Amino acid sequence: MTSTETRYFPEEFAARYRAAGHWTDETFASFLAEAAERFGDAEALVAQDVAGAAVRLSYRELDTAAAVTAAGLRATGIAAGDRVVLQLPNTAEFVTVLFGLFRIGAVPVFALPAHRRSELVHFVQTSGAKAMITAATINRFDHRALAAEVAAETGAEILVVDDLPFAGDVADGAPVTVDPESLAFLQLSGGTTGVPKLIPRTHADYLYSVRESAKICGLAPGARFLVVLPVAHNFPMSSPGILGVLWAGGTVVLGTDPAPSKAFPLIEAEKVTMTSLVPPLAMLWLQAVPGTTADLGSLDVLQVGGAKFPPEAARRVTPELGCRLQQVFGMAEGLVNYTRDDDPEELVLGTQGRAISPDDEVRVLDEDGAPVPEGDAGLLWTRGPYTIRGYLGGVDAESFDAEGFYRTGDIVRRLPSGHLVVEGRAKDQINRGGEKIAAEEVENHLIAHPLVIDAAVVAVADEFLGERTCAVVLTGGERPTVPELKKFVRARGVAEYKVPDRVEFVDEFPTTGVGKISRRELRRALADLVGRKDEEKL
Ligand code: OOB
Repeated sequence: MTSTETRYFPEEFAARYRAAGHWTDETFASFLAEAAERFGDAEALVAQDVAGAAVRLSYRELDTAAAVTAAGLRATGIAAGDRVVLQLPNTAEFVTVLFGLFRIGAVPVFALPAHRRSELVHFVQTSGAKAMITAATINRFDHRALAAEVAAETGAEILVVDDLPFAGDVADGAPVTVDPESLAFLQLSGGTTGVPKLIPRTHADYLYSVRESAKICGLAPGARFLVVLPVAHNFPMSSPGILGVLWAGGTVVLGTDPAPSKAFPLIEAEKVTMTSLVPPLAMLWLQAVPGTTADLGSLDVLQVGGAKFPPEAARRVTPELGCRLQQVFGMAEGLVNYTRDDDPEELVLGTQGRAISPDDEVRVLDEDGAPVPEGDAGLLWTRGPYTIRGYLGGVDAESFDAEGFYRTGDIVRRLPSGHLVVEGRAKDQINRGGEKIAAEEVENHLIAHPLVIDAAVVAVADEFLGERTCAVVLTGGERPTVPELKKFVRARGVAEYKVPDRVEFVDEFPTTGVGKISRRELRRALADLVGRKDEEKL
């Protein structure tokens, strides 16, 4: 460790987290090799590869596959410290490439399969990535062609896993030694600004959250965890996700389709004990239970998180799916809350859980930064042993205060037990069934249209997704049609979930009559306008 290396936490706090035993010398470079020593022949991974062939690997076999992949990656010129954008579906290659990169000390940048040209170019450019690893097709979309566009714009090297077995000599794939407090990978923020921010997570901070999550969730050998959410997302990655399961000696089952028609038979066939869903999928599963012939009896726990799970739906989980519910309220920036196994029913159904660590500092404050009375709703600020102190490229004054607290933008109530109830949001983000959309990012794409003078993107209530997006678009005389505008946004190269669900045209935006209205006030006023319009129609 050198003094010139970037430190991600102030030394005073790092020392405290080390002394408390939260931060250890464990790193992701040697994570799998150590798991293989502990769990040897136990089944580690059940998945398909990108060609659709069944893959079943023990810990030892997975470790060897990662070593071979590491050697192959190294042979392509990827070296320690290099950043590599990873865009892969829920296939075996995700795991072998991820651990292959970790072994050689490279730093993955986690893209989601839904991301398109503009997002991927941004990830490559802001992270300074040398390469991008993808699959030829994901969900029938041509990612080879997409990657070629990214390469043309950025110069990044493209590796398509279908072409490259990444085979090398196992001996060349031995784990390198890395500083546990150095950067392990970059996660993506849900975002509230024009472009998504990158989240630097270190080995020590992330592994602490992984180990504690595995313990809180009671994972042990014998746990069989199904992942149907995109595995690169923080929730299925580490809460406790694939990393928690592999740390505890369980089996990761990767599914490529969350639809009950695909997921239910997989639960039966693989005797899945636990899985994680976003609320719309949980509701879809609940709807599908009466019509299924699949035996879901092995399922012990369903985790739901990423967006608010309404208590009415939460109440249905145990009677209808026959398993326990665990609510998870987390964020890629750090803080993760879980309802616990021994929580009384009203907390499991009516709260989003409590923080992982006794050293998670949680503040619930009013707009002026003063604590609200216990139990009142306020803004959630947090600091702790696995919450970042800044985004990649510098501390963002809007997001972090002088003491290093992260402003989550969530509005919560804290109960005497420490459990949090998410009441709303004070950030300019739409939570579309767990997928986060920054209003400003979509507005920028809309404003690029020649007939659009200005645009504001707001959330509208949706029975299934919780929220959907509505773009309120200011035009002069001529207007594009709604399909034209959607097509325009899509052609700018953004993930499909960011394309506005609904478009409303207006000739003027509200003003205060005195001064200029802020973007935030504008969005609020327009959200009210759209809401009123909907009520009038009812
Ligand atoms: C998870 O991570 P992100 O980074 O995609 O999104 C974080 C945001 C939170 O700030 C909050 O606004 C919202 O998503 N959120 C929830 C929630 N879980 C996340 N809002 C209400 N209820 C919940 N249960 O979404 C994430 C990361 C790790 C574990 C779980 C979720």
